[in-house]
Amino acid sequence: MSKYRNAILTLLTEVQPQYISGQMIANQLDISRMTVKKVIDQLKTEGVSIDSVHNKGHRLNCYPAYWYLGVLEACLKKQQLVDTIQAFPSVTSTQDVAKKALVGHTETMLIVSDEQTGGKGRFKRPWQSTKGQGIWMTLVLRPDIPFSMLTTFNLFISLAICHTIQRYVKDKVQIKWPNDIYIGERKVCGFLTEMVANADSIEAVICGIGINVNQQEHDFDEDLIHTATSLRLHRETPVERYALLQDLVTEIEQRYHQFLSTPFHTIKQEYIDVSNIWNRRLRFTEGRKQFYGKVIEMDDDGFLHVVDETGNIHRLMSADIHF
Ligand code: BT5
Repeated sequence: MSKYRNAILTLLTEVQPQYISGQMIANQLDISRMTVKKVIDQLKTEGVSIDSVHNKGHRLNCYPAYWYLGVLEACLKKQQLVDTIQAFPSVTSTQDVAKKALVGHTETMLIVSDEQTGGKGRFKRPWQSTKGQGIWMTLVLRPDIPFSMLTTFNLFISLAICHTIQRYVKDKVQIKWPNDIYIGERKVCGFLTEMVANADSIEAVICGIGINVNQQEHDFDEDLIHTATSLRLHRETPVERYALLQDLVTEIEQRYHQFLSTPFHTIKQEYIDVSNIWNRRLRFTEGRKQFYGKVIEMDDDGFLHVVDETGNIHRLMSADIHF
């Protein structure tokens, strides 16, 4: 029975907000009406809001609170960024799931989980991923590009994330180079890009994205209360995660094509305009090195030129920046 869950949810999502009769679902999936009823009853007991009306059929009233593959597949039907989607209630990290899943396969993938028990940032720093309140996802992409091109991948992707989040909040959303998204002085999203490669080509780019969506302040761990924010904290109403994910995947798909076909300098000004690192004194950490400085330029390869307090110029490809 469980194998029909996804298919039934896909049909319900596709016709939403209309009703679809049990008979029609049964015909389309070549199963009995009794099976349809059993699956729908089970989904209702799990908390999926489905309205069933005599002579009309069934209707998905709203998107479920948690990820369901059948709903995701209907929502993301038009995208061509990934071949397959996987959805989990809980994993240690979607990056780990992706790294295991890509071995021996060539397809592109999207992996989402409602919760991560061991979410990671860069340098294995912990990433808080509260259940059902954020988007915790990994994309496995397979660009046929030279290694050197990958340095600007993050910059294109960050524009996609920044513009998507901006559609949901009025306050200004900005990119903190190289891979954070901020609203005001607080971090709303972090992402990281890893790579699997052989001697001469890239096998996969593994891009992990974490977006705080519906957390209230008390949902954040104590060490994040003054540094993290969510979309919800800048809106009157909660955000529908399925809709947000759909918008995000659409934006990323467009930016990914742009990344593959256009050099970074064509979007450099757009990037600079939404960055929050200009005209301020910043603390930079690069490995064990630390210095204070100001950004003076971003070059056509996306590197930052920074002048430190002794007048030395640094050309940075990546670094931790502290305000
Ligand atoms: C990042 O690292 O910002 C990249 C985060 C990537 C998370 C995604 S979620 C899906 C996928 N699966 C994973 O396991 N990871 C990816 P970094 O720049 O190193 O920032 C990490 C720092 O951000 C931590 O040391 C905390 O200070 C802070 N932090 C942790 N959780 C946070 C949250 N939910 N919101 C805001 N800041 C957070």
